[in-house]
Amino acid sequence: MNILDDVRQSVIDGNMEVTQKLVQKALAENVPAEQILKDGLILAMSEVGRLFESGEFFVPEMLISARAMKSGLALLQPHLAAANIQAIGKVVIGTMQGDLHDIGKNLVGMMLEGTGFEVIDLGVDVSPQKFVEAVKEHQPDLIGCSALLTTTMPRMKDVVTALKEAGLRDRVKVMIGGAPITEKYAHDIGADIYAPDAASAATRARQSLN
Ligand code: B1M
Repeated sequence: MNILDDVRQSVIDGNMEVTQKLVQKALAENVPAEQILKDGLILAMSEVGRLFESGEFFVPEMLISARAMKSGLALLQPHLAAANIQAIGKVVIGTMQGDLHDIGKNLVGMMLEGTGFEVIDLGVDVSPQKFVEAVKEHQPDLIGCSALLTTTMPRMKDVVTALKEAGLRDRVKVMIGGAPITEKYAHDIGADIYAPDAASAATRARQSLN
């Protein structure tokens, strides 16, 4: 077992303290933060999802695993976000109204920061109107919408519509993502960018500025 196997197991066990200790240990052993994230924390949550789907985990187990993962993420954040980079652009991100999943959205935020964006995070359960208000207030280059539930995906279309109605659609690009989202869905609702994961979200957001 290497340290990343232990990190994964601690997240699956939902043991926040052990996750934090192991993430710190991995950093001290010079394991790159990106690798701890990808091969430790993210893989663990995929396994948690599989256990949930197969009926071995229920919501409470998922929740404590998610907490453990977030505690590990918090330790990685300073290592992932490149220091002293002047902002190349501004992004407002949030999880769709009715949706409380924020781990993926937080990762996307970190990767965007890491690639040089200033990130304004509206949190979870964000209404289309709140996105519109944030665009008026912060004048971002992009907004990033995350949805993990098939029931909250349609709110992304509502965001695009609300931006059009407010006369702001041409001022901001819309990027969407989340487990149930596809390139086709992004195209169908008139979003500008689809990203399947946090790393490509950062790359595609950056490319969209050119
Ligand atoms: Co929920 N949940 N959950 N859950 N949960 C899923 C999403 C589910 C697929 C599980 C399952 O049934 N297999 C299922 C959705 C089914 C569906 O809609 N078809 C589900 C359900 C049903 C529910 C509840 C309804 C359960 C219930 O109460 N009966 C409930 C809903 C609550 C609500 O939101 N209103 C619920 C609750 C929860 C917890 C609170 C317990 C917890 C969330 C904790 C938190 O986020 N703070 C939770 C968790 C942890 C999960 C799973 C297991 C893991 C999600 C996760 O964090 N993945 C998930 C199963 C799964 O995904 N396999 C599940 C790790 C994360 C790194 O990946 O979020 O996909 P992900 O993000 C990726 C990409 O999608 C992408 O990049 C990220 C990083 O690479 N991405 C973007 C995400 N946003 C992006 C935005 C972008 C670009 C890329 O641009 C802006």
